[in-house]
Amino acid sequence: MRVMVGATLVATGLLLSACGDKDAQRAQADANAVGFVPPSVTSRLDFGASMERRFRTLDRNADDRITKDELPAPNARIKAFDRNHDGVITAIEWSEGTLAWFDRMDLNHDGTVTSEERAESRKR
Ligand SMILES: [Ca+2]
Ligand SMILES: [Ca+2]
Repeated sequence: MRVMVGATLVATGLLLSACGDKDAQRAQADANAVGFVPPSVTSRLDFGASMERRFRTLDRNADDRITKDELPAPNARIKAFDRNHDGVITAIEWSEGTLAWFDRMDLNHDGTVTSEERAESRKR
């Protein structure tokens, strides 16, 4: 009898954990459906570093300038970085532009941008 109970408990445990997996999968599917992005915090330093990498990727001929033909698609935000409107975005224009963009997202000016701040700035 004790063996039976034990086996039942094990079976129940297996069933429960299987359900747990399913619930987690469903939660993930629901999250994907609404475009949920897990909360994140980005520091100004990390943001700057990742934007620097982005610049290097876009600047295909590595001349420290992003020219029109190097832009992936017409992009108003990137165009706005071109402060002297010569159609070219220099490394300096890029880093000033991206950091100014970061500072606009950093609503409470603590040097980090949370996913909430990012979402809020997207609404504006
Ligand atoms: Ca270039
Ligand atoms: Ca320029």
